[in-house]
Amino acid sequence: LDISVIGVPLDYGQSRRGVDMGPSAIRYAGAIKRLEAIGHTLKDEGDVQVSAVEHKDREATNLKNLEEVVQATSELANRVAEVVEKGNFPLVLGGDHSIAIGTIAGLSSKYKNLGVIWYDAHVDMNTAETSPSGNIHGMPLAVLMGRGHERLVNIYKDGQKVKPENIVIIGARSVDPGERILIKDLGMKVFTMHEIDRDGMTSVMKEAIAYLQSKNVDGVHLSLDLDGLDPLYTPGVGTPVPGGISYRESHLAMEMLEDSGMITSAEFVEVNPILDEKNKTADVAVGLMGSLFGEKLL
Ligand code: DIR
Ligand code: MN
Ligand code: MN
Ligand code: MN
Repeated sequence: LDISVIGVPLDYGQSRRGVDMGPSAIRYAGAIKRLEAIGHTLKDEGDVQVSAVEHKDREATNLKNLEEVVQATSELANRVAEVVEKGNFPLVLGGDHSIAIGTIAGLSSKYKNLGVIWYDAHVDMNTAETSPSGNIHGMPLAVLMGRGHERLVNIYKDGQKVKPENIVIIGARSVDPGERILIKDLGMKVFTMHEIDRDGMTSVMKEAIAYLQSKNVDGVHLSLDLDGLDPLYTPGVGTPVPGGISYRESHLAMEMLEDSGMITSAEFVEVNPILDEKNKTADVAVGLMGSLFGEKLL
C-alpha cells in the first residue's frame, strides 16, 4: 500500500491536556519504519495545524472549544480528501477522538457508502443536548450521522457522512443515557464487552465483517480509540474504563481485518503520553498497526 500518515495534535475535544502529543509519541514508537518493514510505502504528510491558544471570546455552550475543533477538523478533512484522491491509504494519528469528524468528512470525497468500525470503550454518540461533559470527543459518531451542532455536521460538506447502518461499534462498556436512546432508535450494530466475553473476539469479528459486507460498502474506515483496550495495556488515555478488550484480542481483531482486505483507511486516537507509562500506549498502537497492515510472524 501507499500509506499517507497525517498527525493531528488536537486536545481541544476533551479536558485533559497532553493528547496533542499523541502523534509525536506514535511516530517515536516507530510507526513509519514498522509499516515500511512490511513492504508498504510510507509518506509522512506531517501534522495538521492546531491553534496553540484557546479562543477567549467564546459563548458558553456545552461544546468546549468548538472553534478550535472546527478549525482543525476542517483542515484535516481537506488533507484526507487529497490523500484519497491521489489513491493513497490515509493513516491518521490523534489527537483526541473529535478528529474522526474531519477524517471521515474527508473520506466522503471518495467513498459514497462508507463502512466504519468504531473500536472504543465509549460510543461517542452524544450531542450538546445529551453530553454530560461538553467534550466534543464524546460526540463524533453522532455528528458523522448528521446529529449535532451544524458547524460540526457541515464540515467539508453538508450533512450526514455515514449511514447508521454502516457502522459497527466494538468494545463498548460506557454508554450515556442519551447515547443508549440513539443506539436503540437507529438500531445500530454494537458489540459490547458482553458479546466479546460471551462469543469471543473471533466470532465478533466474523460477524462484524460479514455485516459490513452485507451493506455493500465501498470502503471501511477503522477508527480505533486506544481506550477500547483495557487500561492494563493502554494506560495512556484520558478516559480509561476497566474491563476492556485485551492485547491478544485486539491483535486478533486487527489480523482478521487485514485478512478481510476491507479496510481502506484508519486512525489511532487518544494516545496521551503524559498519562502513559514509558510510551506503552503508543507502542501498543504501533503493534496493532503492524497487525492491521499485514505483519506476519512466519
Ligand atoms: C463521555 C466520555 N461519554 C462523554 N466519552 C469519551 O464525555 O461524552 N469518549 N471518553 O471517548
Ligand atoms: Mn494543547
Ligand atoms: Mn472515542
Ligand atoms: Mn473512548
